Amino acid sequence: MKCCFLVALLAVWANATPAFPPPAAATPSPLIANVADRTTVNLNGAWRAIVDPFENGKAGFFRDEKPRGKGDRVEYSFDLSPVLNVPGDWNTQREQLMFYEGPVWYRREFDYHKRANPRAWVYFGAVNYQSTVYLNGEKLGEHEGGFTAFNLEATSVLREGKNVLIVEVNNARRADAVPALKFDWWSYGGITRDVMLVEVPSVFVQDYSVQLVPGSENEIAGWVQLNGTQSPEKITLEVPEAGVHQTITTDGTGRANFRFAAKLDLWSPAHPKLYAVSLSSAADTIHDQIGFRTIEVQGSNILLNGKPIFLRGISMHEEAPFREGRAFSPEDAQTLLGWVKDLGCNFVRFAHYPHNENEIRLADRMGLLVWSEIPVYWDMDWSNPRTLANAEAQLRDEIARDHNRAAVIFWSVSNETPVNPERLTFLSQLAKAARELDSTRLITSAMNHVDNTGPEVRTISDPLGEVVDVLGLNEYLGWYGGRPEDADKMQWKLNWNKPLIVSEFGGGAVYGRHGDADEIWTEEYQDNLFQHQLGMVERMPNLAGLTPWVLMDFRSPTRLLPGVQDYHNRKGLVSNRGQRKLAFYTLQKFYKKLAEEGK
Ligand code: GCB
Repeated sequence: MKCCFLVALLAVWANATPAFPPPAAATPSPLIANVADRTTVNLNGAWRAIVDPFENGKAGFFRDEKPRGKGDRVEYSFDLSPVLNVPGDWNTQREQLMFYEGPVWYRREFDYHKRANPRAWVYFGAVNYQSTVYLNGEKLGEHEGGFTAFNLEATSVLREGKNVLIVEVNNARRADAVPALKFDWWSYGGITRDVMLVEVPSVFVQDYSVQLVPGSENEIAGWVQLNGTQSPEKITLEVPEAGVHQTITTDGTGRANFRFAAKLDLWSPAHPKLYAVSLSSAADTIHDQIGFRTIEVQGSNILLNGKPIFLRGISMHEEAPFREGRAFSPEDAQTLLGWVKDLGCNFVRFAHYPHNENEIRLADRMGLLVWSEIPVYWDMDWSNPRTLANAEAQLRDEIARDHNRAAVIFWSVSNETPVNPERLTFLSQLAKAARELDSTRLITSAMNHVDNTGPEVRTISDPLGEVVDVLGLNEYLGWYGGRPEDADKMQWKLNWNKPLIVSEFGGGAVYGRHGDADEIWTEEYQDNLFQHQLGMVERMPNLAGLTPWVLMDFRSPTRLLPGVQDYHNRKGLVSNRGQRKLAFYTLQKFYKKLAEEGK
């Protein structure tokens, strides 16, 4: 009887359990900041990989078994499986995997010899989308979200000598995931960014924030968080070039807050000054390069270091130039941001998910302001608390990694989401969370809901406008509706007196295809569209910047027209082979004019 009851109970539980239970136990611990300055063991390279469409591996691939004798049946083998390179997406490494969505098991063996630092963490720059990590047969944890870094402590599981790291990666789309089922980019699967073992002392500086007080140009405020102690410890914060030498004491949670005056040379696109900053506890020191600048909103203006700035930007995906696939290297970042600079930009929108840390670091050095966003995109499972928790976790991880970068001025909570009450509650919660995590930056969103308030009048009226600091507008006049010339007469209104960024406009063109300005897919059509759009945006009220769509052509499963798209969104100003289309030069000329006018 008891047993039947148990069986019935289990059946009810099984029915109530969704196909992909969320990672509840063993979630990663808070992110270790600035791993580039840590002692690390590089775990990139060739990993053995088993493509496992039916999820056989759930039965125990993490054990990495081998037959013990002639008669032993083991129906998988990492040793005999081909390799995939890490970092890298699997789609562009093997032709059969281009359209693959599902689980792949990765294995990396490495030798480890305990060194001075007693604690070690496995750190992943990003794994798309869901991952479960095992070390030497023990589960270290799980992570969901394809573009955020995470780390799992490995200290007690690491062995002297040979170690086996196994990761199950699954990029299957789900209605309750972030992003959900439909999005206009390739769902590149795999371990797409660097993997390393990060070694730290028992008590170490896990994270810190060293920023100007909002609105002040000569006062620094922030905090430092130690990991591994509940006793007070002294921390020394130094910015030698600015003569800063401060000592603070942590509390029983390892945290210390600080605020002090400093005389600083401010960071700006024209002068991307970075200071060497160090934080030292009894056993640990971390060094960083930090720029100091303020960013605020005043009426319809965005103020950088107290002065209005016009954001001459472009949107971009993290797609590799020349070779396709997910971009990951510093060279990729250099090429892409080099084109952004050539366009005359002082601003770039990293769409539609957090980009690689090396891109943000480069933006810091090059003097490019950054719009950073999480993949809350199109329609999602707005009423599902697990979806909200997932989006919040991605936002938290994005902010955790980049909150000391002067380049980043906006956290964007969403892109083109449909207007309904559940979505407003969801996005308001994200905006609130972002403000609590980081009070020094502005909140925005790319919205596309407008009211036709007259034959040639559009009003930006999405209620989300109330929530954000800066309004983002995606509009495709002349592409998804109307002709490019319609822009000439269009008038725009806003329901809020807040700065407006036209976060997208554009049209598709195949590089090298020429024709009349009214012939779709030609460079001339795209160029004509840009000319009319640029005329229109200049007349828009509260315009504080723009990030047209998009820097480079990119792969998308929703773009099917043979001979034209071939699974590519062709709205790039540059082709994926680096060729510049006519509209590139039109935008470049426009930005040059603005820069000459002092904008
Ligand atoms: C949008 C989306 C972007 C698409 C673009 C397009 O509004 O935000 O992700 O790729 O339009 O090309 O349609």
